[in-house]
Amino acid sequence: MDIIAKMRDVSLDELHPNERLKVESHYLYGTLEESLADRATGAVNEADTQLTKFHGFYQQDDRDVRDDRRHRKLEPLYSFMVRLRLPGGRVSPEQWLTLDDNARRYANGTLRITTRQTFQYHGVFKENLRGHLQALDKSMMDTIAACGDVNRNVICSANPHRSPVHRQVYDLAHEISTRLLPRTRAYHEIFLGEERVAGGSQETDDEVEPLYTRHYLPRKFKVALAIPPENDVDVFAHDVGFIADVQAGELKGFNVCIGGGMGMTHGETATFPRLSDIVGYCTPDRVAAVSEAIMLVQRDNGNRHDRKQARLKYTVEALGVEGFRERVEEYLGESLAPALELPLTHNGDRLGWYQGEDGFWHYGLFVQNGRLADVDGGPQLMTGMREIAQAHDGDIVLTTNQNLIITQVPEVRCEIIDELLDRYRMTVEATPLRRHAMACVAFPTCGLAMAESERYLPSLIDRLDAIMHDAGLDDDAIIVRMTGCPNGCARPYLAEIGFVGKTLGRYNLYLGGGFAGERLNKLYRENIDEATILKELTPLIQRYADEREAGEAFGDFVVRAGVIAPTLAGREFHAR
Ligand code: SRM
Ligand code: SF4
Repeated sequence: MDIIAKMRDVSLDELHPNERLKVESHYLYGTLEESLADRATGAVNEADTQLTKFHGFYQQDDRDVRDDRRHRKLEPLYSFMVRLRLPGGRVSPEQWLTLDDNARRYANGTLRITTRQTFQYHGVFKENLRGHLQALDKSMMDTIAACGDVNRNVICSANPHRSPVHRQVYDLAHEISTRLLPRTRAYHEIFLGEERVAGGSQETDDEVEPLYTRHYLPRKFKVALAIPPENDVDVFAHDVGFIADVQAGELKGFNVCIGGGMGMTHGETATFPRLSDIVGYCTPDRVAAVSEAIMLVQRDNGNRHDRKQARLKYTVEALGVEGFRERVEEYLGESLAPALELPLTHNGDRLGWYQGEDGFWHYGLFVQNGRLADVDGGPQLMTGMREIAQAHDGDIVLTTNQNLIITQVPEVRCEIIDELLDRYRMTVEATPLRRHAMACVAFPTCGLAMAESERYLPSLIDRLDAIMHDAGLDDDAIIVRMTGCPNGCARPYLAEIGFVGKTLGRYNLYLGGGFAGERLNKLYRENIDEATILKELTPLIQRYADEREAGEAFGDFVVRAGVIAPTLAGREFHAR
């Protein structure tokens, strides 16, 4: 049924309050103009805090100083996290220089590479928002739909310059992003100062938002494209995944996957991470249309009462995989072809120098937890990358594991890049364990954090490195991921060892994820501190060193050895 017709039968009062907010915002304008003009507070009004997300930024406050400011009767130290839309994660050196300049001019001087292949700024004050977005716009970048109940940044296997197939898949990520972009002019008019062309509340869905309507989606929606055998994007973790079928260097098509997602709530077993199901196959020219059809099925069938049940993964659970696929085929007007066997062997990034098919060189730079900053007496990643962008003609590409790639370097210029990497101490000595680790942002900016993550994982890795060393595993990789709460922003339920924050200094420990991102992990110990984490993991890592079979990954070992039961379906995630 057409969504508007469906919504006419249901009063907005019966739905989650965010549904009214979207409808009454008149295509995301809300009262943002007034909120931005109000200099009496660093915040925007409450309804507008939801709307800013659709435009790519989030109101936050510095949690390190929250209590102190409360005692001093000051309002929280409000600022905004600003996230870019950057399908496939590629920027030119000129764009890098804008990104760098904006970080210093409008934000806290750092850039954060996210797990969805884009940048976040932290600490952007309200009065700096317009200047920041306008400077991005001048460099052909935007933040539209980077957050909110819309299609988010589309991610794909990193580096379009690695091979012609990588380039084609990157182009498809752009095509999906463009096709599923909200059409409202609110961003351009409110933040970029473009002239208002039509009459807001009088406009119709067909004129303004033919795909989203004034209801937008029930919840966020995410698409990823992977090129086997690599699963760097964790293709099964997203609402929609496409796995490329490459034969003799030619892109033939994609397996289509639906229903992935990571987020859950502690203690609520009706919420769970879920890996997507492979439901069929399509040719490259149908990828954007298939993405749109899946999004529309979710738009019209997703739960708009309970936001904790509103992601596509729960719609798939409610309709059944077959039921969902049939609806997609109806919207699409054609059937999906049968899926193929397309094995994925590992996730993680290619780091260091490697050569592309066209002979150019690419350097994968490990960036601990994605944070680019100048550290006193330590790595100068902001300055170093600025110098590289000034000295280099090729693109810089982000990965979904929070790293970056300096691409298209002619052989004769590799030495210059090496010299800059050294001069600014950008290449830290890191074990395979550290290189595969990821942490979400958490404190001090994330309002949902229950425990530290980005600021804590590096020191925990120091201790885990020592255990790996004692077990003779210096050269081995185990995928470790940490998040400060169960929302799953660093995709921790796919890790071989996952830590999920419970409260300050305490984490749930999950074990048994697959090395290729093909199996969820399971809860092993609950609410434990660092001493207990180390006590639990030391004998397990030693056992792994002693008893593993040739080539066996840690996640597979703990399952085979009976340490933890495998999670074979998301809905069984909480079963012991
Ligand atoms: Fe996330 C909310 C950071 C990737 C699942 N995420 C948040 C917010 C905006 C907190 C909030 O709502 O107030 C975090 C901002 C922290 C800060 O201070 O910067 C935040 N998420 C991030 C990033 C920056 C983590 C990182 O360290 O890189 C990632 C930005 C991605 C991007 O560029 O678009 C990020 N978030 C993810 C992922 C991973 C992915 O998409 O591959 C997930 C799990 C996959 C999924 O969506 O299921 C994820 N974030 C969530 C959720 C739980 C959603 C759910 O279905 O339950 C929330 C909370 C929510 O939406 O209510 C959330
Ligand atoms: Fe914040 Fe939780 Fe996401 Fe970490 S996982 S960034 S703590 S919402």
